[in-house]
Amino acid sequence: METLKDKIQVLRDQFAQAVAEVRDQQALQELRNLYLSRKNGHLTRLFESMKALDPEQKPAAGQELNAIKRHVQAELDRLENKLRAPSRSGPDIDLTLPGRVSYWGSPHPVLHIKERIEQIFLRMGFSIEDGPEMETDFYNFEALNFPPHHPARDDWDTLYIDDDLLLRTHTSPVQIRVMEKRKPPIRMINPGKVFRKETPDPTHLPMFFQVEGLVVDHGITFAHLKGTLECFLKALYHERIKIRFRPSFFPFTEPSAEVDIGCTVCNGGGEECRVCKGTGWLEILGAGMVDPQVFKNVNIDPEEYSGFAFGMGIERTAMFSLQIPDLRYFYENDLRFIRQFSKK
Ligand code: 2U9
Repeated sequence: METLKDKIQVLRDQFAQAVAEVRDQQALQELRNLYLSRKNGHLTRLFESMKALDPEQKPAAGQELNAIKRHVQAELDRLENKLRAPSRSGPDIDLTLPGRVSYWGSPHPVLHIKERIEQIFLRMGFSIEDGPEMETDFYNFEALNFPPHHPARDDWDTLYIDDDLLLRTHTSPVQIRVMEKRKPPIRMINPGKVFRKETPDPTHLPMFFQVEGLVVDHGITFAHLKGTLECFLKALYHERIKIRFRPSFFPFTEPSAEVDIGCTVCNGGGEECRVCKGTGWLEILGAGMVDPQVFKNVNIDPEEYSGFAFGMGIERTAMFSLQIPDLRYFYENDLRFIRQFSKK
């Protein structure tokens, strides 16, 4: 009959073999459970079988069982330490895992176009100015010659904070603030966020970026406006870009114009072009000669000085340059969208 001693020896051999096969923590835990689990572990069962022994056999059996238990525990602890420590035979890495792709950071397309616009105007001697995003009715509307009941002042278009404070609907208040503080000559652009009460759709956003500009000096004419904007658009697109000026109206400029460029996608040839809708032209800028009343509002004498101003939406410009069909993509923060414009 197999004695307890024999059983212990068999267990010792089996354990030694199992230990040699352990490669990771999970296998180690399984082995620990197999031998030491309080419910069904091999050693637990051997301790239980002691109950059937004669009383005089129990002390010796107890000693032998405790010895193998100590051996099993010590071996498992030694294995655990070995598995935790970095392997000495080489780097502790799994070469079969797929590599981690690292992406080059890239500027958001809106900021990228904003910086390109800034560079072009800096080269032409313009300064870059900014101002508050929260404005008073005076700076956003009154100083810019908006009549009291102009529709733009309506709650439907403007995000009001209280009766007098609002989120600026254009960056024009910055020009007013600069003209209040500084005497001409002024040559400035002012890029920044503007806010309008719009439900987002492919062509509208409640927040977008504008770049506006202003030149004030002695003898500034519409020819300066045309020359400056032509130079700017040729630098932003290319030398042969087609440009046209159409009459328009803004409360703060007189005369005023919309500036179009030949469609950058179909170059005027595509009747079914989705970007210009078959017209061959893209409306890119608004501009005009600063209304004399606006100069009076900031104590600049319109008899002595004249000036021109212009404005453009950056997302709209980026849409044409990069052929993006929906303005909302810019602010969904989907990296798959942004990475399309990465340089790498
Ligand atoms: C002052 C005087 C005049 C700024 C101008 C425009 C024309 C214009 C729009 C383009 C698309 C805004 O982003 S948009 O919706 N802007 O058409 N902006 S002239 O004229 C000024 C500004 C300040 C003191």
